[in-house]
Amino acid sequence: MIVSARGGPVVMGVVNVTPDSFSDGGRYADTTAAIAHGRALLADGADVLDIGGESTRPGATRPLVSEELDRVVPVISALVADGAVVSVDTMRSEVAEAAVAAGAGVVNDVSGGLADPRMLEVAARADVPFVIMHWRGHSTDMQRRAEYADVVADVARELRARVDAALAAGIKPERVILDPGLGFAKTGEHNWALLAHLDQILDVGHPVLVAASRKRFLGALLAGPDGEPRDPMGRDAASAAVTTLAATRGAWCVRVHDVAPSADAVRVVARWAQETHG
Ligand code: PMM
Repeated sequence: MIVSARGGPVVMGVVNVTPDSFSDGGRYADTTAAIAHGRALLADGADVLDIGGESTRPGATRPLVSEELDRVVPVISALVADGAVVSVDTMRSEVAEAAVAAGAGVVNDVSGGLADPRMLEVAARADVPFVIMHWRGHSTDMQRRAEYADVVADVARELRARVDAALAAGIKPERVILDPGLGFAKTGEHNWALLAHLDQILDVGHPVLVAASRKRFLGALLAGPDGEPRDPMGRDAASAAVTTLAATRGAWCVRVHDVAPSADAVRVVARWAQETHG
């Protein structure tokens, strides 16, 4: 499994090669800008770069497979050539396959293998870490599926079922990473409950990735007196605060847009723990 030289969670920097992401508004939609952004995140201390070519914002329409491939493959090739550890953020087996062929060392599937029936088999063959995020359906209608009896227990149980499917498809247990899927078929209340009870997700028995960065529930928490959610770009300090707490709760990885503050936060947690535990 990937580890960070600084100790504590791996910091994964987000590179969205999309015209319509909520979090960075399409600023890195072309190949050159995306590669430059990836390099800047590496300079800021990213351990891994997560390259995605499909926006998962609520209500987003899906790109064609060919569009997704054209967006991510050249960016992955260039950043791998720079020596970066690269993750591909995709729900499509064809894109995962091409990304791994271009040198990607992680497959991050927000659907945990549910969106594409070939994904688990492709991830097994690729034999790279595979992120299984908790997911209940595509962005077009996922918020209708935000119903839980007990969100933490339900998410843990549904993740266990995906792990079983992954192992049955031949993915090695040590390759499995879990993610509670903050904001995917979840309300803000659900997200906070999952963060506060991260231990129950860790209890499923695999490293856990936390991806709260710039998400809407942070915007809602930081709303001004008019009740308007804070803009995504104004959510970075709160995102780094989540990194700090996730690092103290045993997260394996934090996925963030603004890498430098999270890398610093992880250093503080590691130094603090050293003093506490010797
Ligand atoms: N969220 C987004 C995209 N990819 N991958 C994982 N593993 N977990 C997430 O919560 C997640 C993800 C949302 O969009 P963004 O790239 O704009 O943050």
